Amino acid sequence: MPESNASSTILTEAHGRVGLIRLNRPAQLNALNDELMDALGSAMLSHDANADIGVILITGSDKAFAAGADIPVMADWSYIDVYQSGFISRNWETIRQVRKPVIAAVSGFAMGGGCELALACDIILAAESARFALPEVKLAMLPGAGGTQRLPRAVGKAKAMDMCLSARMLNADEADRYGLVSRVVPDAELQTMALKLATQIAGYSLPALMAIKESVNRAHESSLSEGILFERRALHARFASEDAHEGMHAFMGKRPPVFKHR
Ligand code: CO8
Repeated sequence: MPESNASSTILTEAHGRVGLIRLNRPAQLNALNDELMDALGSAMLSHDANADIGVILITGSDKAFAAGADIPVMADWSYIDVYQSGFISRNWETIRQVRKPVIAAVSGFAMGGGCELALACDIILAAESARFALPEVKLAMLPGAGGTQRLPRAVGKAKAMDMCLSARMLNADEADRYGLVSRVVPDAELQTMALKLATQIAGYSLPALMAIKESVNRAHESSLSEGILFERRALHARFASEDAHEGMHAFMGKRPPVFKHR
C-alpha cells in the first residue's frame, strides 16, 4: 500500500520503488508559486537520496499538469526583486540536481512554466487531453524556466520559434509528432500507464539508470566526440558494477536478474 504524505501544494506517495509527486493547487490549475516549487524541490531531493526509490514520477490533475508560473504573484515584482532573489534559479532548477530518472505524466494544460517543468523531466507521458504551450509572449514575458533552451533541443528551432513567438498550443498528437513527448496514452489510462512505466524502469539497476541519464544528457551539452568519450567511460564503469555482472549472468542462465542496485 502506498504511504501518503500531504503538504499544502504537493502530495507525495511511495508506490514500491516509485516516488510519486502530485502537484496540488487545483483552484489555480497547479500554478507554480514559490511554496510549490520549494516543496517540489525538497520532495525530489528526498526521493533522490532515498535508496528505496528508483524513479520519480511527477503528475498533476486531470485538468492541468500546471498552468505555468503564478501570474498574480509575479505581477508587481521589480527587476531587483527577481535578480537579487534569483527567481527561477533559486528553486526551479533543483530538478537538474536529480540523478534518478524523472517522469512527467501530463494530463490537461502544461502551459508556460508547467510545460518547462515537463521539458526538464526525462520522459513525458501525455494523456490525449494534454495541451502544451509557451504563452509567455502574451504577457510580454519570455519562457524563462528553460523553455527557450530545452524546447529547440526537443523539437528543433523552427517549431520552437513558432511555439515561443506565437504562443501556439499543441495537442497531444502534435506534441508526439514533434518529439516533445515520449508517448501518448488514453486519458483514463494515464496514471496506470505512468506508474507501470515508472515501476518497470525502477526495477532496473539504479546505477545503470543513473549512468544512462547522465550519458543521454551529455548529448545536449557536449560535442559528439566528447559525448561518445563520456559514454564509453560510463560503459567501462559498468564493468565495476555487481548488477551488470548479475544482469549478464542471469541472461546466460535464462533466469530473471536480482539487482542489488550496486
Ligand atoms: N497563475 C495563477 N493562476 C492561474 C494561472 C497561472 N498561471 N493559470 C490559471 N490560473 C487560475 C485562474 O486565474 C483561475 O482562477 P479563478 O478561478 O480564481 O479566476 C483558475 O486558475 C482557473 O483558470 P481559468 O478560469 O482561466 O481556466 P480555463 O479553463 O478557462 O483556462 C488556461 C485555462 C487556458 C490554462 C488559462 O487559465 C490560462 O491561460 N492560464 C495562464 C497560462 C499562462 O499564461 N501560463 C504562463 C505563465 S508565465 C510562466 O509560466 C513563465 C514561467 C517561467 C518564467 C517566468 C516568467 C514569466
